[in-house]
Amino acid sequence: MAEALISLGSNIGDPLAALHQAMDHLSRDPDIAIKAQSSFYRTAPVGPVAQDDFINAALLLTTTLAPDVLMKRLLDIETKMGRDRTHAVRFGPRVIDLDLILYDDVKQKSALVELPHPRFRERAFVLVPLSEIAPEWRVDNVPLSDLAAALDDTGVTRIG
Ligand code: PH2
Ligand code: MG
Ligand code: MG
Repeated sequence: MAEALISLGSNIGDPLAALHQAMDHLSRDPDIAIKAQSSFYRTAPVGPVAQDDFINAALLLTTTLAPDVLMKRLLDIETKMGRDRTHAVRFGPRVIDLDLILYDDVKQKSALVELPHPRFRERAFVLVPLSEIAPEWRVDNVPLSDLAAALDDTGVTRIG
């Protein structure tokens, strides 16, 4: 059984409902168990695109699925929830975004997923929720709580 940390985000429609819906999909998957769920956070958009605030959260999972298979399940949930990547703007608004951030201590770069996620260390909207549920998880021997503490978290507000 492997452990994985995933990040959830949404900023179109009803983001809070979208995050709940994504968690429902995950909890119904027999190959995945949700072990911990973070609070929800309202976060200012990060990146080159001007867009609405996001709601972000994180989950700690256990799974029997290999990283690529897990990533495929996440993408399938995004598609079921109406995400259309054909005309999407990179880093732009999305109904649901499910990112695999960490999977045990796996380092890989496959066509489907790079682990650890290549940008997670710079992103307070990822690290603040992650370190809430897995503060002692270490990446290159540094705990997530230390990585989170090193970031400017203005723009990341816990909403419950
Ligand atoms: N996702 C992005 C780009 N920018 N900003 C916030 N606050 N939250 C996100 O989830 C987010 C973002 C691309 O995945
Ligand atoms: Mg994504
Ligand atoms: Mg993302």
